[in-house]
Amino acid sequence: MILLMTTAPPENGYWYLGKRLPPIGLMYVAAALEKAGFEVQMLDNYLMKKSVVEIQQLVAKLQPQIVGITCGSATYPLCIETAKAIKKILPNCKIVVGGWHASYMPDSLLANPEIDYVVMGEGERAITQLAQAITTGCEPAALTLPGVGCRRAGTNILNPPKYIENMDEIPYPARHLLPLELYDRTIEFLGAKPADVMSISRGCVFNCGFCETRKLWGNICRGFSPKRVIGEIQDLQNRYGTKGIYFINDNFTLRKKETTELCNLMIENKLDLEWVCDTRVDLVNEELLALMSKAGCKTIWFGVESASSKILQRIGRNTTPHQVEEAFKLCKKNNIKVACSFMLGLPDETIKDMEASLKFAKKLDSDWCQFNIFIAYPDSKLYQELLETGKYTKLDDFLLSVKTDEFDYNSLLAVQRRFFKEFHMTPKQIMKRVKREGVWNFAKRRLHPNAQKNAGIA
Ligand code: B12
Repeated sequence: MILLMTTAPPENGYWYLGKRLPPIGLMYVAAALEKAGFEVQMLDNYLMKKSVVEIQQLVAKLQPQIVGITCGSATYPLCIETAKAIKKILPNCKIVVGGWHASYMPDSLLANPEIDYVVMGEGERAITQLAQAITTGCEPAALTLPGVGCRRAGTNILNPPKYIENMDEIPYPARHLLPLELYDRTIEFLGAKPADVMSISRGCVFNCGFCETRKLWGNICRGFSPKRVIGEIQDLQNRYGTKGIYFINDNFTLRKKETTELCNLMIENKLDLEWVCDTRVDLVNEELLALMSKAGCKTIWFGVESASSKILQRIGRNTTPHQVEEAFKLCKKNNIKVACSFMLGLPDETIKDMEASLKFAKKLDSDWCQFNIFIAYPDSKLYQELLETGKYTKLDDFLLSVKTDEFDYNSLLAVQRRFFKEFHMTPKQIMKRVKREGVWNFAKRRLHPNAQKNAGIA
């Protein structure tokens, strides 16, 4: 039996601890293992928040041969703590860690003897081959498996991942292994309920200095065929009564031909569906937005990041404020709401640049806007640069934030709070939110002690 789990949420720090969405990556991993004939159980401990002792009791009862844990840089310490606790109870159980931190910083995980293997990049094929090697007593075969890393004779062996070319061979995420009824299944900016997440493509062709997803998925974009996406939507509707979807892809409209085909199929199949997606301002045009709107798209999230062309260039964003304004206009014209995010505290940014971003955000008049303090994540281009220049504050073992004569992480918190207030506490924005969320939900969120934190730092 294989147990796949997430860790509990980090208790304090710099993380978004708001709404919990089912861990779709882990559900894909589970589905691939089930397809290969393994018995799998899942624990989304980010949701269940079981203590270390409760986890020990659970593994003592289940006696898994393998435990797979998802690890992001935010949850690294908890992942190590969990692995240690499990090994104490089941010394022969193999612990495999996958996900973002395993992909970017595999050595940091393998430095802990409790972790037997890391999986780098997409997990479906690598974990299946690894599980087959472990359960058939052929562990030496794991030494050469693509995407698998382990310790041997005092050194770490890290085999580069091979990407799955035909993504349609990946089965639908194993949603049946999670207690979906415990998730609230609502998505911000989407009236339709219940709502679920889907991830339909992998990989990014752009080179933003703050993002390292290319390392996880490669720098070409692969995706499921539009037919396969429609099949999964219909499966969600039939099994779980899904009415809304959040497509959690970096750039939903990057593959224009497939996006167009998908929207046409949504319309032809008369899917009773509303959806939200993320994309870039330079990847939309009037024709496409009109089609997306007709197919049920209600809101698009755009990363605007800054109002300054100089800063946008500096961080490798390759978009312009003019493109932002055009994209927002076209969305509004086509009845699609716009949510956007800016970053505060980018390298070479000044407080004056940040004030210009606030002014620009007000001018854009988007339906939602958040200001995130820039945190450099391991292995991204800006992370390496900060390490070299030394102009940073270390937030924890891995995370860095920019430090200049003008600002540091702590002083930016005050700027973030002020921007949040100045943007959102206007009669026009309040009315928009009340209309969107209803009076009760609006009041509940405003009164919640974490309301501002969670709204601002997603
Ligand atoms: C959607 C998303 C979110 C959503 C929710 C995700 C969810 N489903 O719970 C929200 C908005 C909540 C979110 C929040 C945050 N996110 Co986010 N998010 C993403 C995004 C865009 C997609 C993630 C995703 O679901 N991908 C689709 C699935 C299929 O892929 P996957 O989860 O990576 O899983 C595959 C592999 O990783 C691997 N795998 C995963 N787990 C395991 C486990 C095992 C055992 C194995 C073998 C393999 C394996 O196999 C899977 C299938 O191939 C990514 C960027 C990206 N393109 O990946 C960032 C990303 C994951 N987020 C990131 C960050 C930093 C955050 C925040 C910390 C931001 C913040 N400041 O608060 C928070 C914290 C999240 C948390 N609580 O832990 C970083 C992580 C970097 C890092 N080093 O950890 C990423 C990579 C973006 C970036 N900066 O480049 N996020």
